[in-house]
Amino acid sequence: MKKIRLFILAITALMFMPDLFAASAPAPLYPLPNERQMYYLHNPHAAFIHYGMNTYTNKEWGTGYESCSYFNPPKEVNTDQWAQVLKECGFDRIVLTGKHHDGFCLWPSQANKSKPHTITQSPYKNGQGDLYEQLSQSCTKYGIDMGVYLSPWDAYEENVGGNYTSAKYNDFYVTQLNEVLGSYGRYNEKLGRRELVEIWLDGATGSNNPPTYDFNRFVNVMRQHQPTAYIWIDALRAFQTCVAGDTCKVDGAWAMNEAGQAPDPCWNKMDTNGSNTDACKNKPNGQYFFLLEADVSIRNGWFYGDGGGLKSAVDLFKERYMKSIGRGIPLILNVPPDQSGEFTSEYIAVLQKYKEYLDTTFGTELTPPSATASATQVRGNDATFGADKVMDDDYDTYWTMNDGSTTGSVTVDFGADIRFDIVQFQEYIPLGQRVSGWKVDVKVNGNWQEFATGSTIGYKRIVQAKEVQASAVRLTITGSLAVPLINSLEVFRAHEDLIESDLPPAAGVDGQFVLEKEFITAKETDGTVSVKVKLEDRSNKEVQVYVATVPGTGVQGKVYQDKTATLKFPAGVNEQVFTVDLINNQNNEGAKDFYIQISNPLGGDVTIGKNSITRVLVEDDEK
Ligand code: FUL
Repeated sequence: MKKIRLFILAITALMFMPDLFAASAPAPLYPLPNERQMYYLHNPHAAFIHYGMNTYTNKEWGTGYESCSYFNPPKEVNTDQWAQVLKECGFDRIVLTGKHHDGFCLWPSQANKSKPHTITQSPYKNGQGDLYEQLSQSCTKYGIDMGVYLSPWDAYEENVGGNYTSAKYNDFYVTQLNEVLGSYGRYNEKLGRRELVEIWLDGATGSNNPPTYDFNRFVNVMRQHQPTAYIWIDALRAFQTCVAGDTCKVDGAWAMNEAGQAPDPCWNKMDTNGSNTDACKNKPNGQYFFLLEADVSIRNGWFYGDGGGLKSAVDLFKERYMKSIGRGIPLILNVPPDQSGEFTSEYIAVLQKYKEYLDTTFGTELTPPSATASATQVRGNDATFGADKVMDDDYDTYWTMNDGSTTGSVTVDFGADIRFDIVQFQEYIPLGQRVSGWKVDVKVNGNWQEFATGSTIGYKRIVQAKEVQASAVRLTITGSLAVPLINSLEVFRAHEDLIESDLPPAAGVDGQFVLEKEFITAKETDGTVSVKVKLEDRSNKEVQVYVATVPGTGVQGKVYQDKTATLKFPAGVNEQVFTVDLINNQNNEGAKDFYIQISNPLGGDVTIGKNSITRVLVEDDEK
């Protein structure tokens, strides 16, 4: 008896200690992203600004022999316009080329005291200019992050300045780093200092033998001044800063193209055993987490020259955004100012349209609050890891399964049909990038059909396909390096300009007019032929539609009597009949056809559906 009582006591105690049954989170799968990489992933829309000596010499790569007098903007360089336009167009950061390969500095550098080659030696503001200072103020004013591009390759020092032996150059470059990183950036109130969020060290080295850059030293200086800055150096060089068994000091690497596109599959892991840049990153089992960054220019060339080739907003959305951010990595889009020091109105118009596309596409959450989620398996049957975690707005919650499960699916049931052409889902990568295969299905008229398949997910995957009208979406993980962690599954409908669809136009708020049939037959002796005009999904508003006959092989006056009408649909009326008189002629002419068409819906937000025309085939009784 005593034993039984003890047993009951123990069970009751366990019931009131639910935590005892809670499953623990999956173990991390190394390597893991750091805070700087996660910050970039959460704010992935970067703008590059290539501006400097080349803007005035119409070159992409200067030689260093250019006279400082060439840098002569006609008025104050409008960094406020840069920051304002880019902020308003949805960009998170601006990275300005303070020094490109030609070596001309947009800040008053003192690094080469005897032979300076900077904005101070130019006519701009009578030698009082400092564009990193101006940009720091503009970024602070408009609330946009700032980064710097400081080319290690310095053609001026190589050809004229004299600091191009390894020992001299490393000291010279460190002086420049100290100047820039210690002074500029957007003011961050929390940190109580100016902050730079990105430091970009380009990989180009020119044709001659470059000095041996001391990247370890450079990176230490960077971290000392700007511990929160994301450091980008091309992969091979970044290697030099990787310490076995530790993390690399560098955060980002090249996506292997300058088209603004991530590779697919896209693994943000680098394998330092590789012998060249292609071989050493984008590997599922790489030992260091390196975030790839997709760079591209809005026009041909990086500087504003006469190359033209401005990309369209559709191109930016479909070919750049969807293939970079849509494949889980940040996008850095270059927007070069012209010789007046401003963005042209043509460039601004493209950026504004692009922003409109992004807003109208991703601005509306389509999943209704009443939607439900389910999964093939839930880790330890613990609600903490339940399927509904893909629907909440909390980045740190996710659906997952038991250790060892590397395949499985999660479904969101909308409870009603929704029209969408974009599915977006995220892997919870703070615990490591894992997924190597996925498939998305949608439920159309009660049947599952494939929407898209792919390999990696990473931070975020966005896939666009032909528009569907579906009641549920299902993400199936078909392969993963360890148990997968999925923290969101959402659907969107792209801006009309970007959609591919075979579906009828979506109904307006006040309804959608359709004709009941696409094809009907009649005999010429029937006297009349009728077709129903229906108003679907209507509101209480009175609306109207224009209906008319249209000739085919049969014409009015011979086969039918021409007729037009404006049909009114007062509240409560959902259909009307349109009747056409047929002509019983004596000709032996064979079957003839004509059409009845609806158009011009009026009276509210009312549209014409897919079936807007009925073909009427009139059989001939003389035959
Ligand atoms: C390249 C450079 O050589 C280009 O001029 C440009 O700065 C681009 C972003 O990186 O490698």
